[in-house]
Amino acid sequence: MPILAQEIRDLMNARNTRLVLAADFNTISEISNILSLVGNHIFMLKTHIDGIRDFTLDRWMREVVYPAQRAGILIFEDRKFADIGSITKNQMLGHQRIAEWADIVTAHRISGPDLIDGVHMAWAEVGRKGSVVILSQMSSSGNMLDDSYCKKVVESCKEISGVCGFIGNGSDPAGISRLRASVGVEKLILTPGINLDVGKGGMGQRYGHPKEAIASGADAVIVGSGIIGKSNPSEAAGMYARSTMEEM
Ligand code: 6AU
Repeated sequence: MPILAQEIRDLMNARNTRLVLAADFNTISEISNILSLVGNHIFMLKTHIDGIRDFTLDRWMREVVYPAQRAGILIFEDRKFADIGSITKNQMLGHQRIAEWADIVTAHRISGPDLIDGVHMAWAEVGRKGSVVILSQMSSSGNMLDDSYCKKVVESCKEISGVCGFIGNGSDPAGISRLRASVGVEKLILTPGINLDVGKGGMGQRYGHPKEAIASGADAVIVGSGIIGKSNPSEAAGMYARSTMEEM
């Protein structure tokens, strides 16, 4: 049985936050440190394992995975899988051993739905379970995930039990509302491209406000630089977490 959207919603309610931290650092100790600083304000820690320069599985498990698990925080590897099913399975079980520690992973729908089976076969092989979040929109300017692609992605994936939700574009509240209308109520919408300072970010990133994203239909927001780039990340994470729980 995969992790269900409802279990993730229950976790958000229990922790009183709809904030996912994008821990976009390139060393294990930086990720371990940010987790200890902001853990109370998040329900999920998002990683890019292929950006870590000093990766060893042993240190990763000891310094990041076990502490997150002890704190009741899910680990979300934003690997954006996009290959055929069998290769995706291999990538889950490769040297980074994603299947052994990630609870949620991202995947593109462009190559077909079989990579979702590949991801779940890898979890089954290591005796674990998880779920997949599919990219249906992106926050980066110039991306090619237009409305018609988004619709096809959602229609083809929203009934799949191994998919718990979709990535939406946090910088476009109207787009999030449209996405919610096609997703329905069951599956999650997670939105990156979120900052209290709305507008343009660096290198094509675009930002919307966390409160507006939630009001438009997002279940949770994904925030990186708005927290990790601040001199007091714990205080910043608290501000984002509260804004996701306030009424509009
Ligand atoms: O808050 P930022 O801009 O510092 O970081 C945004 C984080 C990064 C991106 O890899 C991720 O959000 N992201 C994603 C996903 C799937 O999370 C999709 C997307 O369209 N845009 C985006 O920025 O870790």
